[in-house]
Amino acid sequence: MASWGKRDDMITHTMEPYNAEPPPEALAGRTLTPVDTFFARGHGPIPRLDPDAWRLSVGGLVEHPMTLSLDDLRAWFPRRDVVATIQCAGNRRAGLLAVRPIPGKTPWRSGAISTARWTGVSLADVLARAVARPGAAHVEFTAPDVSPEARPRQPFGGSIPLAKATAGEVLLAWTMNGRPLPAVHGGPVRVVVPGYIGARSVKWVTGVTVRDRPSDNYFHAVAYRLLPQDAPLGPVAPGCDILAPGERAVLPAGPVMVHGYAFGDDDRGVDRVEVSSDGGLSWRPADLDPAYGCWAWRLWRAVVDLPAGEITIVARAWDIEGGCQPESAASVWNPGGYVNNAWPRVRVVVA
Ligand SMILES: Nc1nc2c(c(=O)[nH]1)N[C@H]1C(S)=C(S)[C@@H](COP(=O)(O)O)O[C@H]1N2
Ligand SMILES: [Mo]
Repeated sequence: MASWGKRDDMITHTMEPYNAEPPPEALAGRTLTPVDTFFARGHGPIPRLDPDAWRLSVGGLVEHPMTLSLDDLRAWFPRRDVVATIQCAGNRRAGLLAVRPIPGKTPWRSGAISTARWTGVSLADVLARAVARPGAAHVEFTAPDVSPEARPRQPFGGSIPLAKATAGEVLLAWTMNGRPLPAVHGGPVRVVVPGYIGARSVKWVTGVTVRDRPSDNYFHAVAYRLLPQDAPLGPVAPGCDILAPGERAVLPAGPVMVHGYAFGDDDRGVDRVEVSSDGGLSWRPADLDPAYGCWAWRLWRAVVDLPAGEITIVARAWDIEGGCQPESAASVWNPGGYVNNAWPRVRVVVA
């Protein structure tokens, strides 16, 4: 077993901080990603927090500031369970790097995305008890891990709009696929913000602060911004990706099953996915799994007939309003290398 209980074939980008993604084929065909396969993304050393000593302070623009233990969360609030996909904003950065270099950033391939069943309490219920004061507009999360990347040195944090924080689906979670949340994924307690970039799902959360403006944390105000617009990243970009076959796979000629996932955004769900094996001249519809709640990816599969040679398999997702994900990586390239939702392309060798 590799580090942090992960499978042996993880693609480990860095050990400290621990950044690792599974080969995309390992994600194919399962709505829930096993914990040993779930990608891991951190910015500093992984804190080891004692669940009995863990406390969450809820403060800022609230009538009733609180300090909560795990037992308090369990006793005072109803249990909530959400199947949610977490996607790093840097997922598929490798596809952007191929267009133009992005120095000093992790070259994530297609595996910086995974799905789990998260259980905990709804942040909305906790905020309802704290009672937001007039002027409240954003909710900031803070954690104890200090990243060497942050300027100046500071612990990890970030915020989401109050409307999202009180929408019900945002969790303070302590179990992942029915087991206690492991340290590498933010145990004892993390935030899960379904539908938003992974960076807002703050791990090892110890502070919830209601504010009148977005977080000033380095990872909100400086990193994880989309340039040149200079906007903080929030909701994920809709689209689809191919998970199997893998890049450069060698396959026999004839029918082959292509696997992938698609996801929509906060407002627009996925309508259909299409696959092409002739560079986009002709497309066939993929079989799309039913939605597993609003916040999980939807798996799809399609059989394509492959002639001998070097073939590029392409896929594209359409949303319910008729919008399609962007065709080229060049058109979505940005200096931070974030949210690449261009049509996925996988080259295979058909013998
Ligand atoms: N405290 C803390 N929370 C964090 C991070 C971090 O470095 N520190 N990384 C974020 C990023 S960028 C992502 S993509 C997700 C990854 O979650 P995972 O490691 O459970 O896959 O956690 C987020 N939460
Ligand atoms: Mo991320």
